[in-house]
Amino acid sequence: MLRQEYLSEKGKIIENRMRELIEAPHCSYKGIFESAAYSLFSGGKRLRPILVLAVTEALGGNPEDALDAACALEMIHTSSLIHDDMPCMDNDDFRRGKPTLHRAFPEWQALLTGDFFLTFAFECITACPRLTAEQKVALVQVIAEKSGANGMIGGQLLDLSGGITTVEQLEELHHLKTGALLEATIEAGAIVAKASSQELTILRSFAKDIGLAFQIIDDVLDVTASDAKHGKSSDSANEKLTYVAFLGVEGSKKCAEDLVQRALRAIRPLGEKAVQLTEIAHFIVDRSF
Ligand code: GRG
Repeated sequence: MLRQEYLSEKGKIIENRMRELIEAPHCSYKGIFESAAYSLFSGGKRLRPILVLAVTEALGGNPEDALDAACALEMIHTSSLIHDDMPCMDNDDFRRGKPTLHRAFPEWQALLTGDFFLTFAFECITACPRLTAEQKVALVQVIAEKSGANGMIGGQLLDLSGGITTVEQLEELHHLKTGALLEATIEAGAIVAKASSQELTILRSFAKDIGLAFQIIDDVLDVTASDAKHGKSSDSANEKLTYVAFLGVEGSKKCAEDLVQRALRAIRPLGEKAVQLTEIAHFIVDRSF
């Protein structure tokens, strides 16, 4: 299947399932539904959940088994974007071309919506009937770890504390803030498909490289894409140090391409079944939004 077709077909499956999950009769968070739907269905690329499904497929697993874990990862990502945009952090007015959640709703509701996604994500995993108890524990463990102080939260702490002066420090920051959750998505697919330890090693190496490449391209798009396409306030407006400041636009693109090429070499042993994973890796550097 062509790349765009695959991305949009999987994106739709994920959106439908997320809607079912937050609208389910047993879900008693009705007071927060409007703000949750505003941020969850506002045009995200769905890269993280699509990666979960693609990894499961690449290992010969059933993507339907991975669907709720995939949705959970998109919810954690959404939670992090909501909190990142808030006045006490990046203080952004726009996300995906729309007012940020705390601009569209009261600030307290935005904070609670972010909290809701962070907790509800874990409920979606533990309640999923298609996963074994062992798989649920492994998923909760890896997602909590990669979102936590040694992952995304740690990266955000580094970012907000300032003091980044070298490209090595920036790489560490990007690895934690952005790469760690992408690593969790790859590991989630591997857990669902019951990957061997050899497959896990291959996929971890792939995840690390595409995670950094993804953030480097995000830095590039921050200066090259139109506001309409990128849909958010730029990091340069927030005076954040980015890859472009160290390597320039072309140097940053080259660095991201090299990382993706290395990622693709790593997954070669997975063979034909990894075709969509390969396409997603290309998308990470080719994308314009
Ligand atoms: C909620 C566990 C938790 C932590 C909060 C606020 C925070 C700690 C971390 C911020 C993390 C963050 C916003 C990293 C940026 C990652 C990034 C490049 C986001 C953009 O991803 P895309 O392009 O977004 O996939 P779309 O809009 O397509 O979903």
